[in-house]
Amino acid sequence: MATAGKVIRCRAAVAWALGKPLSIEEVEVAPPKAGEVRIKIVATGICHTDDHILKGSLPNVEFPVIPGHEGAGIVESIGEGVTSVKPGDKVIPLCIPQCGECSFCQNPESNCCHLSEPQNLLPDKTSRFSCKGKQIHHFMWVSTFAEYTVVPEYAVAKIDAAAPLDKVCVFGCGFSTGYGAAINTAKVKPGSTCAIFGLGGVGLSAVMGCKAAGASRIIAVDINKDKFAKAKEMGATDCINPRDFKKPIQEVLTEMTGQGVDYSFEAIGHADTMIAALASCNMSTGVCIMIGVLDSGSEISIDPTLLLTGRTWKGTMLGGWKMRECVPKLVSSYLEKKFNSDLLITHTLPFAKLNEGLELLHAGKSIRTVLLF
Ligand code: COD
Ligand code: ZN
Repeated sequence: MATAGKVIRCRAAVAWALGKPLSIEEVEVAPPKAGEVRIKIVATGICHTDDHILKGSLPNVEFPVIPGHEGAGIVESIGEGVTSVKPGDKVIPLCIPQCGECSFCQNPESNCCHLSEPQNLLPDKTSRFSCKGKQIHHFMWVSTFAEYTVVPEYAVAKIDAAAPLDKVCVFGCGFSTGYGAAINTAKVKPGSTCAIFGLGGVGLSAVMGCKAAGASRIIAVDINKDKFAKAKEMGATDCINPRDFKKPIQEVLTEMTGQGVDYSFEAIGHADTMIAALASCNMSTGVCIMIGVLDSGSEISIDPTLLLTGRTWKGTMLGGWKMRECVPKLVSSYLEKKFNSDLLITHTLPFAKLNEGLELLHAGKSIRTVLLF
């Protein structure tokens, strides 16, 4: 392409400092170095984690930074030695890389490559972004709130050329995280009972995963009843609002199910709902999956006897998928209509309306807003 090897000037949303709103700026994006790929981002979803960055809830984020981690785009140019993608390929940038060589990548049970630690700069410890003469940090290597971004080759998945980028961008985070939490991390069994705490894009994707795995009862929990219609559409059999009950929600769920659910999922990121989710699964074989993260520096304490009787407490990152090999397969399954992740996308806006998209999230009015460049 005509831009190969040159600095590209384009729009991006920059978080200049903690607590400051995102500001849309013209940034410079340097060409990819060896082993790197420059991608023209076509569409990006807004995930609650992007909002956590602005509030300082995520550890290890360095400002100024370009957030965004749920994008899809087209390869613009490649650095020396890149072989798995070429200019023109449709791709999804990955916030969990897959180097393919470390012990975690070699282990079929793990998806957390040794390079998965939060990455603020590219592997050579420099940034490809600058604005007004200042270096801007990358976010988890992907920074999809930029019209062009540069990522290492091992953090890119090539997807089917037929994939609609404005729809499959949700495979970069929300859908993969929730759906995989049920399918891969919990390994939900047919006929089982599940409870999902939090009906955002991630929790609703867990509802879809439980349904696909054949769960017979799926109880959706949220304090915003406006989320219930969507949860039912995706497969929830019951929807409950903790504020409608005087007793703790774990007691309500235990009464509803006899002994507690087989699988519970926490997709909110609050201490009280993490403990409630753990206590809601049955004391013997119950499995609780943690998806949300607490504010940076916060901790929770639990009564360890909750685990002594046999409960399992597990965490998941991006739903346990080995992203580079699994995201293309998820996209193919989507094209074969094996699930309908489009249900997550409630709003589509031009990139310039990013802050409007964040307001919709804060107001609980959107599931996923997809921004188009
Ligand atoms: N009880 C029940 N529901 C609640 C409560 C409560 N006390 N508080 C809030 N909720 C509901 C809200 O009404 C909302 O419907 C839902 O919880 C949260 O949804 P969203 O749309 O705000 O959030 P998501 O789905 O985009 O993201 C949720 C995460 C838990 C993934 C996110 O917030 C998070 O913690 N991310 C960090 C974890 C991570 O890194 N995941 C992978 C990459 S994002
Ligand atoms: Zn996310």
